[in-house]
Amino acid sequence: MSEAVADISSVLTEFNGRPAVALQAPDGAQAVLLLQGAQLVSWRGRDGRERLYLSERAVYADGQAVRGGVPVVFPQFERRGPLQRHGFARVLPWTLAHAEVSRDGALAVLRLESSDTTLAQWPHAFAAELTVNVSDERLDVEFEVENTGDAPLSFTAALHTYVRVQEVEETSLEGLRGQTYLDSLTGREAMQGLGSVTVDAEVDRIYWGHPEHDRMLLLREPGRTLVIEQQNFPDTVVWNPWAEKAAALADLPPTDFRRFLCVEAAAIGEPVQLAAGEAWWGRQTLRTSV
Ligand code: TA6
Repeated sequence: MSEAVADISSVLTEFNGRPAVALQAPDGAQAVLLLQGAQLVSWRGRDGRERLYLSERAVYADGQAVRGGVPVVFPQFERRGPLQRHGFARVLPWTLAHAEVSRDGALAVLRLESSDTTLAQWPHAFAAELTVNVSDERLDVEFEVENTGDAPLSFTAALHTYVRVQEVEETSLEGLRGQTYLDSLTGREAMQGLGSVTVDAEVDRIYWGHPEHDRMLLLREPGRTLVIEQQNFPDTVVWNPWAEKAAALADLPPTDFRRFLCVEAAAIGEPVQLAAGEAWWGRQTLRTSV
């Protein structure tokens, strides 16, 4: 199949009453993104099985964060700065800049530029792009930020991916053995033990990495494994609220903490520094493995 640029209007759709982009690869793989926050809310492989968790109680309204999928955290992770938790990018409307279908899959580029709204909160000129490519059993999410101003800027960021699982207690995450992490629940720095990460209680950790070392993780469940790779994102956040915190989240059914594990590609420990005119990118790739 020759490369083709899709008619942008043909991929625009609605999802729960909100403007969205629907991607369909020639092999049947699919993805849906909300324009608000450039938030992926669905990824299905060729077999039609949903790979991302999205809460049935998610709220779809201007300025409201949607529980599930892949929220884009920018320019501030968590409350590590003066901005609202996890920054403003996930609650602002992005625009669809480009869409394309080729034998390599279906791709969309969504864009967010600094505006009066962002400048009032964060005094930096920037252009951010989220590029999503879906094909076969693979999802690539690339986040790029350019400093379009004339002064340096720095930020923290994450792709806050909610991976759908059948039962979180029966999953294990491999690839973080022996890595230093911050336990965000206690504030303590700790060293991971010898085994893989398993979840049978609340977990909220930032595994520190090295900017030059890409990371590959395996999320194992009975009968299936998801390969999670990250490039240029040094850190990895692992989060599950467990029962008590989940019960306090109005937009999450109380037992749904069992249905997901957040595995987030992140740049937190060393904020990304960009001189005027410089750009940075980071990528998370999810692949179903047999
Ligand atoms: O990335 C982990 C985390 O920062 C947790 O501490 C947790 O509260 C979560 O994100 C969800 O944040 P949100 O603002 O979407 O409820």
